Amino acid sequence: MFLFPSLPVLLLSVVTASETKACEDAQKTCSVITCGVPVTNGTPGRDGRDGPKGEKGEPGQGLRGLQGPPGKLGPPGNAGPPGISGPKGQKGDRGDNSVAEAKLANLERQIQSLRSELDHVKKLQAFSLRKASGKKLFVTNGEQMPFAKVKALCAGLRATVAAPKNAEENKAIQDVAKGVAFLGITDEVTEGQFMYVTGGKLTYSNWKKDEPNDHGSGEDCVILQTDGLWNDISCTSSFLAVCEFPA
Ligand SMILES: [Ca+2]
Ligand SMILES: [Ca+2]
Repeated sequence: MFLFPSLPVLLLSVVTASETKACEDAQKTCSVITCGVPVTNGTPGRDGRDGPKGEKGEPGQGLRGLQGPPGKLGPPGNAGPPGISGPKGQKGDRGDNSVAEAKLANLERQIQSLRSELDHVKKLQAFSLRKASGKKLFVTNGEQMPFAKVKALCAGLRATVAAPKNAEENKAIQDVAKGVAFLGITDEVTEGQFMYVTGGKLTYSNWKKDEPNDHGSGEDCVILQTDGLWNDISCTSSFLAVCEFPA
């Protein structure tokens, strides 16, 4: 059974041997001849060596690529110079003043009413204090206090500390105070030079004998005694507060 398959191999070997002989004979006459089995497709030969490097070719002109994505946002630039002022706008609508005007008119009516009432009170007060028309009004609350407090009290009444400019006013203060009262006169600014606290040198005085004497540690305020005479005294002592309202 194994004889038949090996038969073609044997036959092929015989043929190959006879053709090799023919080639050896041909080599004697031909310079180049391919030796080997004269079959239709032989095995490929080995690769030849690389040839010499060719000349550089012309630049190619390929198709332009697609546009890439946008780049990242750059850093902010420097602030530019201020722009020119814009045109002036149109005049706005006039506001509704009717409410404000009504309120103002109401206030004016109230002020007029209060003025009228104040005049009436003043007349009553002047009548009760027997104040003559065109003359100063002197008032007291009957309390004794240091001179600084007398000044503050009178200022709170929009008045000033009583300061007689003549004998008649001196007498009027005497009658109102019914006790020893401070006068609105001091020499606090310049020792020995008595002045009105509202400003100005004295135009009238009624000093007691040997006064002012700036006794002891100093006396810069003035009191009106019950006998109507003046004496300089310490400003921190307490005496009656009498205020005056202008004529
Ligand atoms: Ca003095
Ligand atoms: Ca004195």
